[in-house]
Amino acid sequence: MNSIAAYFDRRQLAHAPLQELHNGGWTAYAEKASRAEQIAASFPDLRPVRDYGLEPLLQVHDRDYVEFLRSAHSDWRAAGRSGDAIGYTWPVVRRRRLKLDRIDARLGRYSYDAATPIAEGTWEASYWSAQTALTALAAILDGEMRSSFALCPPPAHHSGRDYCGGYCYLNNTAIAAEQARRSGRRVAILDIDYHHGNGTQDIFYEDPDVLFVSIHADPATDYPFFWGHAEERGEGAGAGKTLNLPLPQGTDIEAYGRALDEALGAVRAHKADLLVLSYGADTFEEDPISHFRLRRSDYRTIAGRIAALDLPVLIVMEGGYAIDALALNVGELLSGFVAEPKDADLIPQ
Ligand code: OKP
Ligand code: ZN
Repeated sequence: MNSIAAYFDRRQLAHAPLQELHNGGWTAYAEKASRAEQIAASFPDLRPVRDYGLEPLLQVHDRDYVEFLRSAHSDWRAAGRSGDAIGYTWPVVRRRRLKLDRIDARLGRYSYDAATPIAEGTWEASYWSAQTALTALAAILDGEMRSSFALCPPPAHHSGRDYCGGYCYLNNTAIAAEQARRSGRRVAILDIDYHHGNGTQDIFYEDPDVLFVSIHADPATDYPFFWGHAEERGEGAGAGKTLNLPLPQGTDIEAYGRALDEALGAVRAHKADLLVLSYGADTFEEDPISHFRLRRSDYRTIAGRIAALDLPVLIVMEGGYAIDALALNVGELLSGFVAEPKDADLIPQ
C-alpha cells in the first residue's frame, strides 16, 4: 500500500481512444484507462483535486491550441466523422502559421504524430489531469506535504505549447513547474520516463530559470526521434539549462545509475529548491513498448538517490504500459520518498 499523498480525479478516465497508428497498422491504444485504474486502486486514500481553472494552463499553452483541444472532437463530429479525431497531414515545411478552419488541417497544425487521437472525453480528462498536478503541487507550496504524487493520465511530457503528441495533450509537468516558478520557487525538472520529454524540453528550452534534465532511450532508435539527442543543451538565455542523457536499448540499473548521478549533479548545480519528477514506469524490463532492463527493485534505488537531494519532490506520472505491474512499480518508486507531513521536519531532535 502506498502512503505518500496522492492526487487523482476520476474525470481523468474520460479519455478513451480506441486505437493508434503503430508500425504501419492500427493497434489498440496503449495508454489505456485501466493504467490509472490499477494505480488508483493501490492507494488507500486518494486526495481530491481542486479546480484552478484555465489560467495556469494558459501560462504554458497557447490559447488557440487550448481552444483547438476543447473543440476538436465536436468539430470532427460536425464534419460527419465517427470515432476519434486524428490528423493525416502535417505542415512541416514553413506552413505552420496558416490559420485554417478545416478540422483535418487543425489536427495537423496542433500535433506532430498519429499516436495521439482526440476522443470525446479527451479535453475533460486532460483538463483534470492538469488540475491534479496543480493540486499536488499546492500541497507542497502550502507547506502541507514535503512531497506528493500526481496520478496524471493522460500524461504530459510530449505535449508542447501548441501541440499534442505521444499520448499527451496538456503538459501537466510544465504547468506545475511554471506555477511553482511563479510562486517564487527555483525549479528543476527531472524526466525519467523511457521516452524523451520533448514537449517539456521545448517549453523551457530558452528559459534560464527552469532546468530540464532527461534520461531516456536514444532517439536514434526510439520515439520521439527528433528530440532528446545529447547535443540539445538549450538556447539563448536557456543555453546550458537543458541536459539530455540518452541511453541505448537494453540499459540496466548500472548504466542507468551513472546517468542518474550525472542528472542529479545538474539539479544540484542549478540550486533548485523544488524538483518536479516526470516519472514513467516504462523503463521496466517487461514494458511492452520499451526496451530498458530496469527491475522493480531498481525504482526504490532510483528514488533513494533522488531523495538524497533532500528537496521537496512533485512526482508526476507519465508512461508505463506493463499494466499488471504498474501499481507495484509506482509503489516501489514512491516508497523511496518522505511520506510524512512537512511539519515533522520541525520536531526538535
Ligand atoms: C508516451 B510516454 C512505437 C510507438 C510509440 C508513442 C509512444 C508514446 C509514449 N512503435 N508511440 O512517453 O510513455
Ligand atoms: Zn514513455
